[in-house]
Order: sequence, then structure tokens, then C-alpha cells
Amino acid sequence: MRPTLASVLLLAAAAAYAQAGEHVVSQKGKAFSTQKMAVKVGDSVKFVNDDPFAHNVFSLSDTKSFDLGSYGQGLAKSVVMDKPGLVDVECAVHPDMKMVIEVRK
Ligand SMILES: [Cu+2]
Repeated sequence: MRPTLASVLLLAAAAAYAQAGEHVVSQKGKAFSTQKMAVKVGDSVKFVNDDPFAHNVFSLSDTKSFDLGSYGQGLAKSVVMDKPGLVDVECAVHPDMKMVIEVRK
């Protein structure tokens, strides 16, 4: 039996979904767990707060602009990196917290 177009598209979508990676960056001691990381387009980055106080992770970059809002210990939020380029990540509460994510094609 020949596969239908719909089933081929579904399989392709499932394969693409399976390939998307998830990266974790924690915030601890008023610092990001890494200063620099590389991810692929379609990957997500999960920002976990491991400090006993709130952080507010955001980026104003053209590549990916986002604001995760303020959230406390043990909580996490994810961002999907959908375009190639550099993403400067900061914390609105702690100006010294900075990291760069390179999103590769
Ligand atoms: Cu912070």
C-alpha cells in the first residue's frame, strides 16, 4: 500500500518535532548557569529559577524578543528559538545577569 500524502506529512512533522532539542539554563546565585550557549533553530531553552528569590528573564534582541515575567524558586519557563542569530538574555531584577544564546540554522 502506498502511503498517502497526509501520512507522509504527519511523519515529517513528527520527525521535525522529535529533533527539536530542549536546553536548560538555571539561575542560581544571581547568575545564569552558562554565559554562552549554542542551540539550533526550533530548539527551546528552559529557564529554571534555582534561587530563593524572583528573577525576570528577558531579551530585547531582534533574533528573539521575549519577557518571561517575574517568577520564583523552582519555577521554569521556556522559549522557542525560531530564528537564527544572537539572543542577548538579561534579568530585569539583576542587571549583572547576562548571557548570550547563539541560534544556529
Ligand atoms: Cu535575576
